[in-house]
Amino acid sequence: MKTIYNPHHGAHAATHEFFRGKLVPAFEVPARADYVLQAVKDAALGEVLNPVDHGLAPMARVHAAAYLRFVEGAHAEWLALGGEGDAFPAVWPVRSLRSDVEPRSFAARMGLYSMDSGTPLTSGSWEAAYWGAQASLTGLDHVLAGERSVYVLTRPPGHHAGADFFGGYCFINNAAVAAQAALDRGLSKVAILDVDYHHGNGTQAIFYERADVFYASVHGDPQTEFPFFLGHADETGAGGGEGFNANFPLPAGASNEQWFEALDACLAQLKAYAPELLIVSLGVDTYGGDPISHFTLDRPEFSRMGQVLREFGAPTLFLQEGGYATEAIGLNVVAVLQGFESAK
Ligand code: SP5
Ligand code: ZN
Repeated sequence: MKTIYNPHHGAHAATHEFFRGKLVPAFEVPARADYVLQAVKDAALGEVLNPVDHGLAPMARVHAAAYLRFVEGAHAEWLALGGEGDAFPAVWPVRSLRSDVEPRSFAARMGLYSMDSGTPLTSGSWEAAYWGAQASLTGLDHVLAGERSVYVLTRPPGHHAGADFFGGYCFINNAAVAAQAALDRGLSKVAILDVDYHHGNGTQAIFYERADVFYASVHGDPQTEFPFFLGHADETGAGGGEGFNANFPLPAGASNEQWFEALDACLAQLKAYAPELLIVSLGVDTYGGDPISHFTLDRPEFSRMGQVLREFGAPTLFLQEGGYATEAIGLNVVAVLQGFESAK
């Protein structure tokens, strides 16, 4: 399997994130991708290729132009105001406040364009996220050219980012950018399967009222798990998208058997949809050793996951999302990809 590697990922290097009112060491760190790249090479998974620049236009198909402009310039604005280090939001336009007026204040725009204070906006966030989208588009190119599957190794992740907000360590929604690009290249039905521990609120929201992208997810129950405010089982799509969204929340601590049953239920719905392309939001924070998540998958389960995804039978684009047991995520990701390749 070919890997498209985002060589700019290290530009986004937060040292700390906000948690319970304190700065704690960041979980989403460059070493994550370094370990995965090493594991991909050690396993001789296949060629490792650089992204091709497809420009801003395919990103603007799913993200608001004003949001993209904001993220690109935000850290420079922060420094110009005397901010030091990474930028964090502190105020948000919640219910009864207006979000249809873009304030001049930088602090206000940080809140307007974000969902949490746990996502440091660094001097290199834009560079890393831009090239992550380009890597995803390059991966799509290879799948559309006939590759059975391609893996995109990038960070920061993408699935929490909405059309006009960042959060959950995400700035640009790579899965959404790739899905929309696939439609723009002539496909008519794309499935996104999200196996990250966390619900992909951004991806779901972007396609919630559409039937041309089916979003399905297995994740920690938002009653107790991030992103808290989306990802319930009763979210099945709206308007023209009714019936094209499926959530399988599981309680923190759910067993591996419960996890695979939920995966099967996801895949049954996606099978009935008969997509021309499967995009997998591949978070491996479902690992038992993950420091911020509460499922118990291990190497054999990651391998089985890959086999099950192969049996689904569609051209498959894997995009890296979460996974924070830094030294283990390379082996966990490779277990999925090798499980996929070894299955018939
Ligand atoms: C893409 C992705 O996996 N994003 C996850 C974002 C989770 N953000 C909330 C992090 C909460 C950190 N909890 C620290 C627990 C320390 N014991
Ligand atoms: Zn996650």
